[in-house]
Amino acid sequence: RPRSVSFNGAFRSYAQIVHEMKRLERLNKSLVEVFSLGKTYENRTMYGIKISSNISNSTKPVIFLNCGIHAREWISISSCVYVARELVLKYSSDESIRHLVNRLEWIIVPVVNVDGYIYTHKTDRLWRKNRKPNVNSSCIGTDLNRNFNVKWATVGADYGKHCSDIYPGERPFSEPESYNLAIYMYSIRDRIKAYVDFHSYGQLWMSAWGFATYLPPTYTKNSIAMRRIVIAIYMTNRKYYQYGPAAIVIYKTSGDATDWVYGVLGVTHSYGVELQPSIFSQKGFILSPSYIEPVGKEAVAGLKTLASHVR
Ligand code: PAY
Ligand code: ZN
Repeated sequence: RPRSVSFNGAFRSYAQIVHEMKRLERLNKSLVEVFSLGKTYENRTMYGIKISSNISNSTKPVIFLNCGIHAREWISISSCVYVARELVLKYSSDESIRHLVNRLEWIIVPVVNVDGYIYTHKTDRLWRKNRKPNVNSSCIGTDLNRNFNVKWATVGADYGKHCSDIYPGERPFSEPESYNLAIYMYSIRDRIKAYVDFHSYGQLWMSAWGFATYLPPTYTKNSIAMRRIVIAIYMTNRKYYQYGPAAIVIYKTSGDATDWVYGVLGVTHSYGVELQPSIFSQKGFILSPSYIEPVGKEAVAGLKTLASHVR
C-alpha cells in the first residue's frame, strides 16, 4: 500500500502527526515544545504541542485545543494539525499570527484517542470509542466524551451497556485517555482562558451545558463570542455554523469534555465544535482530503475570533 506523506494529499497517520509536531519543534525551539500527557490503554504516548513565544518559561494565558476524542472524526484531527502548523509556520510572515502567538500560549492535543484513531486506519473506519476492553463483555471501548467527571452517566449516555457507542465507562475517568487529558488540564487550570474540543460533524459551535437545556450563568458572554465566531467562519468559506448550548443545538450528553472544562475548571469560554460537513450531508465522517485545507481555515478563523475574547 502506498504511503502518502504529503501535507494536503491525505489524512495523516498518528506516526506522521507526531513526526510533524517534532519537526515543528526542531524548526523553532523557542516557539514550540512537544510534550507527553501520558500513555493510552495500548501504551502509546499521547502527545501535545505548546506554541508561544519564549515557550520554555511561559506564564501566558492559555488557549487549549484538543481533537480526536472520537476516533472516526478525522477532519477534527487534521484541523488541530492545521492550526498548529499555521501558528508555527506563519509566525514570522503573518502579523496577526505573530500577535496571537506572542500574547497567548496555545496548547494543542491533536489526537486524544490515539488507539482508536489507529484502529480506524487499520480495521474499522467508523470506530468511535477508545480501545480498552470492558469487564464481562466482548464489546470493547468507552466513549471518552462521556467519561469526564461532571454529571457522569446521568443523561445521553448508555450506562452499563458496554456495546453502545455512548457507553460512559465504569466510572468517571476510568479511561487513561480522558484521565490523562483531565489531569494535565487541571494542573494548568488557572491559565486556561479558552478551550475548544473539536469533533465532526454538523457545523455547530456549542457552549455549555451538554447535560441540561437551561442556560449557564455566562451564556450572554458565550453567545456574543459564538455569534462573532460563526460570522468569521462564514466570511472565510461561506459555511454556516449554528451555535448555542450543546443540549439545545445537538442533544443532551453527560460527562463530556466541554461541560467538565466549563463546570469543574471554571473556564468561561469552553466550546465543543462540530466541523464539516453539515448535519444534512450524506458524507458524515468520510470526507475527501480536499476538505483538510478549507476546514482547517475555518478552525483558524473561529479561533482568531475566540482569541479576541480572551483578555
Ligand atoms: O459536547 O455535547 C457535546 C458533543 C456532542 C457530540 C457527542 O459526543 O456525542 C456529538 C457527536 C460527536 O461529535 O461525537 C456528533 C457526531 C455526528 C456523532 O457521532 O453523533
Ligand atoms: Zn465526536
